[in-house]
Amino acid sequence: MKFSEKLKSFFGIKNELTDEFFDDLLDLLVEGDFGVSLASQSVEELQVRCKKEKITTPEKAKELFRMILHAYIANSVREDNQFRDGALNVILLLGVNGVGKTTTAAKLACLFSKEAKPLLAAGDTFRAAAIDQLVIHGERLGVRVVAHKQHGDTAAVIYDALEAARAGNYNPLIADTAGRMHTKSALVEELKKIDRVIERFKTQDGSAKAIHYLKYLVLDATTGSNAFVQAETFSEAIRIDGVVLTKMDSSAKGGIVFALAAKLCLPVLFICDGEKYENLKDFDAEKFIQTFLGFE
Ligand SMILES: Nc1nc2c(ncn2[C@@H]2O[C@H](COP(=O)(O)OP(=O)(O)OP(=O)(O)O)[C@@H](O)[C@H]2O)c(=O)[nH]1
Ligand SMILES: [Mg+2]
Repeated sequence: MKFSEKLKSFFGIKNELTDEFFDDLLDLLVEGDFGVSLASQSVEELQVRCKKEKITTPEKAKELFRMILHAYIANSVREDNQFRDGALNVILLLGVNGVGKTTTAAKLACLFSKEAKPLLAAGDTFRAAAIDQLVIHGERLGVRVVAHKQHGDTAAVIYDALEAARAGNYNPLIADTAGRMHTKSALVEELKKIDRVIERFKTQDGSAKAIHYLKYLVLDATTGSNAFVQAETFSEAIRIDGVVLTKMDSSAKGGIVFALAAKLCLPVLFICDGEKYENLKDFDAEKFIQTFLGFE
């Protein structure tokens, strides 16, 4: 993150907490993808708390800012989006075109294959190339992929994948989806169909508790405020359990993580910082904040 260099030198160069200091910090945070609303809110909070706690140096203000950022992330943490022991965990990857859904499906399969037996479902039936793309990843990784022909029904692919997962003891099931820009109602209808399929499967399976269904939203971190708008649109339409933030290796600035947490109560669960399978990591809030503020 090159942007963190800017924040680091900002806190290093300034030596007084003047109005100009807070104005400049606000501009920097807007540049760093906080969004105007959260940038103003967090700077105001910092300003008020510096006064109250009699903090007068940028160094101490930076430490306080670290705590403010930490609180935003802590507020978005949830228990119910973790994998459930004893259940078949089903992850549906959602997001607009080109954000990295298919690559993320493969990366997650690679990560989980170290300790479990994941199964991939080629739920993007829109383009033939999308199915092939996932099948190739599966071959490379030695992970089974359930796929239908092009133009098939995503919900039907998922139903077959659920059966395959039960029969072969696969877990988790990771489903890719098509990345066209959904209108809200189309998205909701499509997901309702998948919900119905999962419910039907639960009934047939006779073990209602045994499926834990999670929807992850994939966002491209380099698109900044655009990614935030996507998150807003998706979470207005459906319940999102967590975010996978991709392309953190390039020009991404990272402030989106705080905007998602503070404004939409959406936790980032994984970060991708490259195209290779191993470039997906669990999101570590403490480490992320340290890097973002240029502590290291
Ligand atoms: N640098 C970088 N590139 C990435 C990352 N994740 C995905 N990509 C690249 O982004 C491009 C799109 O990735 P896909 O996984 O095909 O994205 P998608 O969301 O499935 O796209 P559609 O199926 O077309 O909607 C590919 O060239 C990936 O290699 C990342 O973390 N870093
Ligand atoms: Mg794809």
